[in-house]
Amino acid sequence: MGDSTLMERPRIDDRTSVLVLTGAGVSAESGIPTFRGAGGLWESHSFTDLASPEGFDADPALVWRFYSSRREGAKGCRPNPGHLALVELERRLGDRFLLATQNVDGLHRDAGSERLVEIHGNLFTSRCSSCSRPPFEDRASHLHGAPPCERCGARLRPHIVWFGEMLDPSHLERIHRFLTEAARRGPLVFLAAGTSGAVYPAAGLVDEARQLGACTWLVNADPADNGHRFEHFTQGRTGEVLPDLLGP
Ligand code: BJW
Ligand code: ZN
Repeated sequence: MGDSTLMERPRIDDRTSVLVLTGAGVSAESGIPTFRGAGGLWESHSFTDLASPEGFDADPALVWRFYSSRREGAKGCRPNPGHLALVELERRLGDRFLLATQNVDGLHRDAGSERLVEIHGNLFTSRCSSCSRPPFEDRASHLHGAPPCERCGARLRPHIVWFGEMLDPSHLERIHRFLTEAARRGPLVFLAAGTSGAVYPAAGLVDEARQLGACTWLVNADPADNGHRFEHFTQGRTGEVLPDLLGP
């Protein structure tokens, strides 16, 4: 990388809209572990025990220990050049840009991204498992079981979308609306970065974008499960590739 003259780049002019989908790979160079592959969280942890409503019902203390250690691990991490390249692109495009992230670490917001949808939740937010108290910021570690809700006494849980749970319909609606309006307005680029393409509905966004005529790009360290559904694939680290791919 480094010599952008050798790299195929998406055409982004002053009419183009861009939807970006990011995954754990984008935060890997900031020191946040990914989920799949060597060294990934699911290699040493069972996702049915730790990231499902059934796992939380069976052992809430175990789930809170897992998310507490993830909170502690993420606290010292800072955005990397991949995050910053997306902030720069948003500054150029304004409302013709939207970033949907599967990451819960908050690094896109720390970097300065504003048109952002955290579709799988946020690591530093908790909510009640029972009442309608709104989700709230919570940076604490809970090592001795699930803390009780101040309003109703039920268990608090991480504000994370676990397997088998619905994503917030307003988030999906915002992405869908962006895509349809952008496709009507002019050229559309869909870029997925640092994601294995294994988890739905995120892994299906490429199909929706293609149906609307988007040019589709994937940047990932390894081939993704849904990689054959993209027109362009650049293999590499997002912290190195994205600044060259998206730069002016
Ligand atoms: C680098 C790099 C570097 C490394 N540079 N690259 C359709 C078909 C089949 C199943 C389903 C379906 N629709 C729904 C389902 C069920 C399920 C699902 O998708 N299962 C699949 C496993 C098959 N989906 C759900 O349950 C979702 N809910 C839902 O759809 O509700 C309705 C429904 C329910 C049930 C049935 C049907 C419908 C919810 C999914 C929630 C996912 N939650 C998690 C965990 C919680 C978050 C947390 O604790 O942090 O979210 S799972 C985990 O995977 C996490 C991630 O956001 C998500 C995606 O992972 P990601 O980001 O792609 O990371 P990795 O690790 O997989 O990949 C990283 C990549 O980066 C690798 O490829 C590396 O090579 C690369 N890389 N370093 C560039 N420096
Ligand atoms: Zn409550």
